[in-house]
Amino acid sequence: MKKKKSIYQSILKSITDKNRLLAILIDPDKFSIEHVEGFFKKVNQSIATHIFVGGSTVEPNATEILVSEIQNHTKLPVVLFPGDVTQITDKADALLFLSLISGRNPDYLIGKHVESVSKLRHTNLEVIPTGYMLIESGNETAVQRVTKTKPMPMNNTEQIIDTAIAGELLGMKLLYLEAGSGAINPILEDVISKTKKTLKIPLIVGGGIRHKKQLENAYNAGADIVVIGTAFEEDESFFEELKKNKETR
Ligand code: 1GP
Repeated sequence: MKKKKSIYQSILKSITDKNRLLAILIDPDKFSIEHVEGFFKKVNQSIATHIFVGGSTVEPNATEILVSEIQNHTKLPVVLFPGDVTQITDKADALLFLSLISGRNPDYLIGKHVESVSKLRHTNLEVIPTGYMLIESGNETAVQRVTKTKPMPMNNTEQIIDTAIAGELLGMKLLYLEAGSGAINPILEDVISKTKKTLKIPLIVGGGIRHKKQLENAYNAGADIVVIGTAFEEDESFFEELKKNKETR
């Protein structure tokens, strides 16, 4: 059953209502279908509000099969966070239409987008233009390898802010500050707060968040949506700390 409500509008409403949003990132390459049911029992009891699905190197069709199974086990909106055009599937509810604005690789600024149109024509996906910014975080990340772009230095807040504003002026509806999957250092709070202050659009922050304290810090600094993947891949007991009744505030 498709959820009709606009996911972007509900994100805006949540922000107006001062609700904190948490997206669980699932990489189809690292997640088996058999695992979905048990994993989502925990997700559904947690403060998670969105499911993001995507990865840097995913087998064709793996995303579609996984998203269909996820839809059977949760009412949370399933949003594609694709590493490539092959990961676009109508089975999801929305698509982050990512432009890697921290980099200068034309494939990830416009090329992949053009390539995806023949697929998007045949879907009902809600497409959400998203400025995606990779920030240096201590180790080389998969995004960097796959896209062959350099991350922006974490200490160059001026460049980060100018890039984020340029993204907003280009019409992006969301801005994602990415430290990279499994990053050693998450995005600094100072960078989050300065970016948030200059933007009108919602701010997503992800990469390297493994503890509840880091999650709270990201929210307190101004993140509207926090994305966590690796921490749950490594240790599902993290969900215990994120049960609905233990909500961080
Ligand atoms: C990666 O920002 C996401 O694209 C989440 O990162 O896997 O480190 O939580 P982690």
